[in-house]
Amino acid sequence: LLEGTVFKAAGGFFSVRDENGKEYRCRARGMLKRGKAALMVGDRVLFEPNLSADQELGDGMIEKLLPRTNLLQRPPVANVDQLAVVMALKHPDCDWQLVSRMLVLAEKEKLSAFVCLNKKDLVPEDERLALSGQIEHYPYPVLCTSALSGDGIEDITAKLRGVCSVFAGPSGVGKSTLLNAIQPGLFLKTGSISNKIKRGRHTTRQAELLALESGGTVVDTPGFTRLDFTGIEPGQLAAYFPEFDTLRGDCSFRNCMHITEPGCAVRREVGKSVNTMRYGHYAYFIEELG
Ligand SMILES: Nc1nc2c(ncn2[C@@H]2O[C@H](COP(=O)(O)OP(=O)(O)O)[C@@H](O)[C@H]2O)c(=O)[nH]1
Ligand SMILES: [Mg+2]
Ligand SMILES: [Zn+2]
Repeated sequence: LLEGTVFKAAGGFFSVRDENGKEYRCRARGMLKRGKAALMVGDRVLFEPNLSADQELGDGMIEKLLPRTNLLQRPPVANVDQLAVVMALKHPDCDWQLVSRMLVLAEKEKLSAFVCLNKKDLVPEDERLALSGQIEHYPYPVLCTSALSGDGIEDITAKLRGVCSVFAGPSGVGKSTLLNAIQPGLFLKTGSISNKIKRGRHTTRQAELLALESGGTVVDTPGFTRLDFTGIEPGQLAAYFPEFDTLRGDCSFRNCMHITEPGCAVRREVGKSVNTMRYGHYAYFIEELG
């Protein structure tokens, strides 16, 4: 059996790349298509190369899924180190609550994360300055890029070096365009923004794991605008807001939820070391999970 990584899944086939970079279009055993073991992009697998010329069988049969280090449900991807939350500054507008949702899930899976605000070219300087005020003490790196002008492309390239990242965010924010700017030659399909609804069409239909020449890999994914929390208890949520970490111990109540309790050290810091918008998302999520 050979070992490889699933880099694409479409039409009943799983594209697998072995350690030499050779690509195989594989079928998979039935048990690897359902439930927890359902194969996804990023999975490491063992497969049997197909030596017959029967095209229906593809180039091989995946026999075994190797243990995952982590797993994101949305976008569905396994074994990544880092989440790049990509949003546009405009067209479509940045959805900061969705950003927080993705960051909570990244924390849950112990991924490092950063935020990339693309389409910098569409927003005048003074608007960007106003935004800087709004994201003061934001607990994750925030990059501003323009895939169109090339602004910030070096910064994001540096962030991707040497690790496996997943690009996630709504459709139309420029994930694929950014990747094309990071590595001309990828030729990823990109979409046009619908003029009526100012939202992207889903041009990227399947997640795809790409190898970068600068070192590192990245998964481009289709967009999504909804993200539910499953398997998170309200009492766990604060642990997924890293900016609360050093404060939680100072709350008067040991099991403080940081909502209405007196003597809450987290609430005392809102608007200071805790970003107001982020705390708002925390409170909103607590209600949603309650
Ligand atoms: N003005 C501007 N348009 C961009 C930028 N990046 C992407 N776009 C446009 O946004 C649309 C959606 O891009 P696409 O990469 O398909 O978005 P994705 O769905 O997130 O992969 C396309 O029309 C791109 O040309 C940018 O930095 N500035
Ligand atoms: Mg895309
Ligand atoms: Zn508290």
